[in-house]
Amino acid sequence: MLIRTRRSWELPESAATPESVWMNRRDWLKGAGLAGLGLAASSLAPAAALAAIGGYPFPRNGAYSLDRAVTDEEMATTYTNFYEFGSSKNIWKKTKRMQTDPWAATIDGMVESAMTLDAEALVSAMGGFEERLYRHRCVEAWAMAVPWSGVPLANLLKVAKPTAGAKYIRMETFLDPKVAPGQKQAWYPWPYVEGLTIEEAQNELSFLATGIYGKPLPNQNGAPIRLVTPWKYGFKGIKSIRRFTFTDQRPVSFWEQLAGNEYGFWANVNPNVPHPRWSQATERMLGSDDRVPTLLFNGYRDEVEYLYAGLPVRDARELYY
Ligand SMILES: Nc1nc2c(c(=O)[nH]1)N[C@H]1C(S)=C(S)[C@@H](COP(=O)(O)O)O[C@H]1N2
Ligand SMILES: [Mo]
Repeated sequence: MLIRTRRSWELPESAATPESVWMNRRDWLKGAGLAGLGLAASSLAPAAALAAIGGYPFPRNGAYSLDRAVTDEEMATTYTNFYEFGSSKNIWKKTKRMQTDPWAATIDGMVESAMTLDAEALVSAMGGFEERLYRHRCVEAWAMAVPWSGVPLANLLKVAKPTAGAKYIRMETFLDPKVAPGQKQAWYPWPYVEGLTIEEAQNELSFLATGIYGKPLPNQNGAPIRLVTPWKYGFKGIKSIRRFTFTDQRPVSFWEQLAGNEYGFWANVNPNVPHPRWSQATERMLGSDDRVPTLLFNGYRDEVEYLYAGLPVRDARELYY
């Protein structure tokens, strides 16, 4: 099989992680390879896999365009939220000690194919690399517009093959207080956790990003893989993901556990529902002092409104915070 000869499928020789948590290349191909994955041959094509590793910048998907200027690259990569490294926005230098290659990523829970594999092998198996311009709206009311590179999250389901009862994907960030000093602060419920319904994960907008501004993600923006859900407040976009667990239980996210009345599960951007401590009607674009109106679903209403139409809206706050 051609794919066996391609180096891009090899997990790094230098993997320092204990053997037991890794599947070596041969086992991975045997256990979850072309046939086992049930993927179309095209999505596992060696050329695509090679492009996944060396292909930046990926072709831009013109379906995702913007009504505003792209945020300055330096701004978006130096003003970041990554509480594992501290609660200030200026933590980008501290993230440099994080070792992101190799990076063991685990898929488990209610799936046919539980596996641990390198993040690069995972996104290569998912396939569909492209660049998209997306708005980003932090719940704190700052906003940006950036080009993400990566793959549709929907493609994760083709790799993991969730079983019939699975309703949610729970995602978890790495846990290593030696690398991430913020994780020594025991009052936070580490590791950072987020979750989506399976339907949300299958929405065309849900994206697993590996890059930004046409290059691999810098650590501070969530290397090597992070979630991007542009119709939701930014805290849903969990960084540096280690584990994807398919479950029938609604995950309790990091911020929900800390303050569930302020940061709920759905977290859809809604200018009409104020945060308990501030208005969400407007936002400040990074690099500017001007405020611009915030849009329902952050401007992605047409793409996502159907996801919430059938929900029992017991409480608008639950739906939109
Ligand atoms: N693991 C982890 N993921 C995280 C965060 C975090 O503190 N830890 N912050 C979130 C918040 S509040 C926002 S607004 C975005 C910010 O992404 P950016 O720093 O790449 O702009 O990341 C989200 N993902
Ligand atoms: Mo945020």
